[in-house]
Amino acid sequence: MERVDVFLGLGSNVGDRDLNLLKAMNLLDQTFGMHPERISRIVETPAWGFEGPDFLNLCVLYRLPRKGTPEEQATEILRQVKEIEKAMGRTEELVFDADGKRIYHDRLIDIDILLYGTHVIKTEELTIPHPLICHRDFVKKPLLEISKPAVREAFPEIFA
Ligand code: PH2
Ligand code: MG
Ligand code: MG
Repeated sequence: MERVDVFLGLGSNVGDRDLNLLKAMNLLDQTFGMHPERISRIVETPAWGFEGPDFLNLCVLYRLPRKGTPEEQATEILRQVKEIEKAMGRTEELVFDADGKRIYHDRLIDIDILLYGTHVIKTEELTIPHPLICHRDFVKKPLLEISKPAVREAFPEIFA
């Protein structure tokens, strides 16, 4: 069976952060019907881009059976991770500052699709590789830890 390496980034900065990450990983396992092939260590870092409690972040790698085109499957995965965020009680999606600019906010759980194999995907809802990976050590470090040569070679700018 053809498979694809899907790298996800998980983060939490409110409530029982360890438990939130654990719950999300359980729900991902249930959703995908498998355990991750790799799990990074957890990193703790200050909230990046806004004022808030520190985050716990980690990355996981699921080796999923290929289904449809990369765009179709990545869109389906996005729908699935949003469903998990919602099931865990994440509600607030849009927060604006005094000038009406959208800003980041606390998150019980955040699940981002970082990489879908070595594919570059751009749709209205999705940009893969996740555009801000290389600026954020809280993603870059755990991602590097579980990465594979193929993705490091395909995206040298991310792993530099
Ligand atoms: N996620 C954000 C904004 N800022 N900072 C840290 N440390 N970790 C995150 O996961 C994070 C963030 C938006 O998703
Ligand atoms: Mg995020
Ligand atoms: Mg997100």
